[in-house]
Amino acid sequence: MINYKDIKAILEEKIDMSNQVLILPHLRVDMDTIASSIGLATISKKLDRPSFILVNDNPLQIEAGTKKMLKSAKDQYDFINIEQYLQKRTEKDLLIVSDVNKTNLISCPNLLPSFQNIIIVDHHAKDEHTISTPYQFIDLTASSASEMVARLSFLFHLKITPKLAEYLLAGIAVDTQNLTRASSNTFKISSQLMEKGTSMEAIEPYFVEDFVSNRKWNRLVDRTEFQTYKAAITVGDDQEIYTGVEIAKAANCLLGFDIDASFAVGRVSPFEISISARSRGIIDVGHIMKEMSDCGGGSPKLAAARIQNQTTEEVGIKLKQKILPAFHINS
Ligand SMILES: [Mn+2]
Repeated sequence: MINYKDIKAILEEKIDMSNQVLILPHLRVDMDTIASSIGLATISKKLDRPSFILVNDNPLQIEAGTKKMLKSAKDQYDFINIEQYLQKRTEKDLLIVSDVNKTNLISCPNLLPSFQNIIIVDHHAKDEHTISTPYQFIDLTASSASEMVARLSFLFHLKITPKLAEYLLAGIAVDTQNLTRASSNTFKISSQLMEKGTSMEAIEPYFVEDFVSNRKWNRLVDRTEFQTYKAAITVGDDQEIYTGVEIAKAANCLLGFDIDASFAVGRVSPFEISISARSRGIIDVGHIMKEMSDCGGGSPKLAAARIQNQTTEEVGIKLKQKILPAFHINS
């Protein structure tokens, strides 16, 4: 069991030893990684250290809700890219990695050796790509990094403004499908955030969908094949480019049907295919995603993989072969 008082003590010690703090969200930023980074920046502020949040994604690729959050927070927090950081860096910078622990899922793996201290705050399982540091605070029971950072914010007696509460609640909501995957602890933290002046209504604007995008991922859902075993698989047209979020939404939607696992395959760039996988827990989709790609993985119920230089059809065929053993079926 992870002790949040230990995380607080290490954060205090290491932030105090540093000149400034670089906070690093995962690649292809979402609302959980950004909200938790904002919370960590607020903790740095309380400890009188300047902090920067490194966002190096192509702005065009950032999902609408996350874009809204970045825009809302940009006057109070310093979002910078790698070039801007390199101008500001000092010998004694602390790196805090939020909502991620793997070198292949961050924008600047080659910068890691230059930091004296690295702290990981995350809720994803470790694997061979996990950043090596003594300070790996990974809570697999937390719904989201935002839930972890909210707990820390209360421990630090931060002044939690309604806006900060709103960001953190939106971060929790995005990782729990609007609290439908929330534990009693997650509800407790969410309720404490609401006491700070936010609400489920307040975070609704972060989740309004773009009509064109909604129709697009729904067309992906329409291509679904329901296998005789209880899996739903949809494979997008190889000519159509989706965002990672659209593919994830198709997989989420499919898990709403009477199946054990869902898989959505779609092209995300001229060179790359993405798979989103969801499971009710009987089938370990994290394992299947790892088998599909070196940098694939996730938790047993929620996982993803990216595959280069193949067509969606090729990935779909390979995926079906990998799924069969999980259902104890021989192809
Ligand atoms: Mn997360």
